[in-house]
Amino acid sequence: MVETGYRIDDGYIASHNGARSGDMRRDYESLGERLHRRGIGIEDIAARAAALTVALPSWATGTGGTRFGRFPGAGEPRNVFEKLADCATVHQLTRITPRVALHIPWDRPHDPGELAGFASSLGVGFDAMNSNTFEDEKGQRLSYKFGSLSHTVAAVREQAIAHNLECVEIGRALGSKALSIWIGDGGNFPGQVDFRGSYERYIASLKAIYERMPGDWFLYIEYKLFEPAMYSTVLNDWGSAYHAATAVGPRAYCLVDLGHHAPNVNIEMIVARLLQLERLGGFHFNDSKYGDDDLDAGSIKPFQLFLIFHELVNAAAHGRGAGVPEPAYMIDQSHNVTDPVESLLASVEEIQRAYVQALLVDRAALAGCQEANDAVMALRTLKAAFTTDVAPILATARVRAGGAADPLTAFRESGYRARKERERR
Ligand SMILES: [Mn+2]
Repeated sequence: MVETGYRIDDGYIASHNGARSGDMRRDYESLGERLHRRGIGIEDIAARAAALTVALPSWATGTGGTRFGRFPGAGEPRNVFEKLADCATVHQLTRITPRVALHIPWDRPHDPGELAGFASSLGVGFDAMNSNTFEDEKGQRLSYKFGSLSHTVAAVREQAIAHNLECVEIGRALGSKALSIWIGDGGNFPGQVDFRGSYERYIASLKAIYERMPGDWFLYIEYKLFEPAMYSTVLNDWGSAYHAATAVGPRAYCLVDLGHHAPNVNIEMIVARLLQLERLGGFHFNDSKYGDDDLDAGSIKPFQLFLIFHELVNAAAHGRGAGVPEPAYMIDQSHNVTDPVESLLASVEEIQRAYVQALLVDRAALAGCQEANDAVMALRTLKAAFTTDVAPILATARVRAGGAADPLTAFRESGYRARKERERR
């Protein structure tokens, strides 16, 4: 039996909330009154805020580091069980992160049944399985130095396919329903990689994986314009991902990682396109100033995050085709200077905030502005939603679900990390 270790007491959360309940109620009522004047029912918005779910990546519970170094903090998880315990703590405080995405081989369980039982004892389940062919595992027969699913040598491609199928097998035992693939394949120098051949080999490898996945599983393919390959990557952009997904089959979808674009790319428009074409599988949320910075969601471009959710809410109003899944939301970030749990709490709050703000957009008014080509009022309509302080809705939705009014403060004051420092020597 695996030890859970210290957990935050629900009584502690209740007293944290109790100390804030008067202010919370007044703020919520006041916001409710103001939204009512705009024709919006606050209770409906609070219910939708509570229904949002975001998956946590197991790998974001530890300090990520950069290629220059890593400065881990004390009390960080040492294994997949401790990562799950930290994720469960984020869920306990926020109540909208009930699933964890695993990464193989980093999280490969000796006994998937034991891991599934442990997760359920913590009240969390499993999201997409993430494969890794961007580095060599200890003892691996063939190297991925020059690629994996698109490698020029068939035996390397077969090894990478087998690894992805192993991820599916583990995922089946855990109750996962999706495989996410990101490859580091590409070239550092002009001429190094044959663009056409490598893309064809990549798609053929995806098909080999897809054909052997269970019929109720989804395949998410994640593109990235550069890194670790600095000159060209095999799956560089959403157009290549869209074509690959359609070539592979109806359960293959594109995954948008916000950090995988060039600076200033209009990501919300990519989102709108993929939604319209019914191939948006989901997101990896994070934020960046320069490249794949993997900063906490909403820390640099909160307006962009809001505009992305605006497109998602728009698309939901249009409805989805038969069999098209709801986009899956996941955080994918790396922490170098912050406590990883605190950063996750901050990101979860920003994602939920952007979603709730997007729900407040007066869509009829916006459509009128668009018909009339009124650019100033169109932007003002969006800004009216974006500048609304929705914190009282977030806090109320969390508290009603058993979470904390202020998750970050509650976490800090609970002494969780200090307890983990003693447990995780
Ligand atoms: Mn990602």
